[in-house]
Amino acid sequence: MSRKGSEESSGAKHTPSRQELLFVSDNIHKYEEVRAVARELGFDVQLMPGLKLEVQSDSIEEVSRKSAILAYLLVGRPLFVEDAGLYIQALRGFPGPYSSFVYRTIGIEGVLKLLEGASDRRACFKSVATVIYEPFIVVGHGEVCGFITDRPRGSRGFGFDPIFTPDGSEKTFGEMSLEEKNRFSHRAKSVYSALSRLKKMMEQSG
Ligand code: ITT
Repeated sequence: MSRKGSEESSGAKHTPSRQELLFVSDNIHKYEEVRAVARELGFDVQLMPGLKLEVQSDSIEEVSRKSAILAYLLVGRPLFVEDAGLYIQALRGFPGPYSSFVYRTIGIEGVLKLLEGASDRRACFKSVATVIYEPFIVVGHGEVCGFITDRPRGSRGFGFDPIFTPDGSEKTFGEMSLEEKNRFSHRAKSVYSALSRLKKMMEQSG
């Protein structure tokens, strides 16, 4: 499987188990998506809800990094966090880092209303995954671009899935199975990028 994404890393201590990782999130759909990607790379991921602290920032990278570090300070076990947002071109990147708030307040219908009559419906989902597996901290980025549909289609997935069609598909994410979505998604790319890099680092460190 080939996935776009970029990585960076740093680190300095010893590790417990080689393959178990906690995923810190309150979103079960995200968990199911990342678990499938992680499994391909030999990681066994368990969901750790109730630990992702609200970090306010204009940058999803900062939210991802800070959330991971705060969670790690609390549990002290290998874990990762993934933070994402929907960046709509005609709205100059809004809602971006505020996607969760916008989804909970105006929702899909509100976003469609903001885009009423707009000819430019381009949008990208962006994602940053931060893994802490001492001695390593690895950050992976992922992005998928496409467009916002005129109306919701499909009932799978979560969030803005029913109104986003990635380039290269006729379907919205809401009309895709988890496996199909993972072939395109920002999250699959960022998590694959971070975990494949981590795996290499673990192999190199013996
Ligand atoms: P956490 O507990 O992991 O923070 P979350 O649902 O708040 O889960 P994010 O902060 O990563 O997730 O994403 C913010 C919002 O952006 C999310 O609530 C969705 O509304 C939207 N979003 C992110 N990724 C999405 C995806 O793959 N499909 C649809 N909507 C997505």
